Amino acid sequence: MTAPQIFSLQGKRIWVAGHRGMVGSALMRRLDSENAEQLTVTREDVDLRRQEQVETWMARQKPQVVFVAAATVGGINANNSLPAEFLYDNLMIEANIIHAARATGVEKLVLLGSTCIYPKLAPQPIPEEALLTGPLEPTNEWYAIAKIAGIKLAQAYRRQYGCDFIAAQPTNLYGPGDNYDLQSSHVLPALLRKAHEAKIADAKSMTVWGSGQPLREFCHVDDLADALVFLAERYCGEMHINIGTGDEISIRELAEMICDVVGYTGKLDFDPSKPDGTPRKLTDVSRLTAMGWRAKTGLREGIAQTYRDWQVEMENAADRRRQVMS
Ligand code: GFB
Repeated sequence: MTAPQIFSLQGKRIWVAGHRGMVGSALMRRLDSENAEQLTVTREDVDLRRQEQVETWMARQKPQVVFVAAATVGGINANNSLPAEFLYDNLMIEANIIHAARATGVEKLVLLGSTCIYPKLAPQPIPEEALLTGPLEPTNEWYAIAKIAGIKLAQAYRRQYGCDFIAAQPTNLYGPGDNYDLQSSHVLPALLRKAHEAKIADAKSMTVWGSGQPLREFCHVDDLADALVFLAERYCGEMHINIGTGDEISIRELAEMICDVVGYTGKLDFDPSKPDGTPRKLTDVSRLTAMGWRAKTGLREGIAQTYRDWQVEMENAADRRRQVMS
């Protein structure tokens, strides 16, 4: 049974903060099918880390709905090596938007968290109640602390001021518009790129960081965007809500699946000098499924689609370079 609709996006002025990112652009695509007005602002026009700029822009634009998809994000290496940026940027972005949202009378705000907010050794699958029950995974504690603060801020504004602000906890995401930089990306785009380049170079092997043993859950970003719209319209409450598929896979199996999709038949070399991070991170999605939402995209199918999208993106970028040079 699907949870009843308690809020409508129809005809609303909706601001997707971070509309150029992987999550933000998926949300923009998803919102195209709603009869709503989409607001955006670029980083060049408003720096979301600056309170005055955010307050001035929001007071002028008066969004009725806000999705906070703006964040400084990255994979295990970026999280581990840029602790100040991950903590400062994310704290500022969340605090500025949430505070201005109350001041400007936003009717619904959806904040995005991340499953790294949960303790490193949380029970699996991880229920929402596991938040703040144990120590965090050290490679991403900075990002996690900022995201926990954001969730608590949304809860506090609901409790003290009656604002309808909710928080969603997506699991590891992938899809069109991902970051393919090998130093700062997440595992899935990194392995897609490595497998693609190894295939083209006819290399004997490709490198996979860590032991290959950690387990991860991967959700396609278009499924996430659909879940966010679903929650905006059908959920109102203090508890943050997990979004995932409920399925997990080891990094080794993921690498094998990616090689198969790409058509790379070489060997996998595991690099133990790179961190494994959290051993296991599977979300308990029973709250969301009880409301009537389920992910639609299978992992293999999603990887194949993402690989095609990335190849088109690379072709377009090459065309642009050729045009600039001619
Ligand atoms: O996706 P990922 O960078 O982040 O790494 P987390 C997941 C696992 O894949 C780790 C391994 O065990 C990595 O060691 N891995 C193997 C690789 N090869 C590679 C590679 O070439 N690149 C990368 N990046 N990993 C992030 C957090 O944790 O998850 C963030 O740091 C956020 O804060 C995000 O929560 C969703 O899953 O470990």
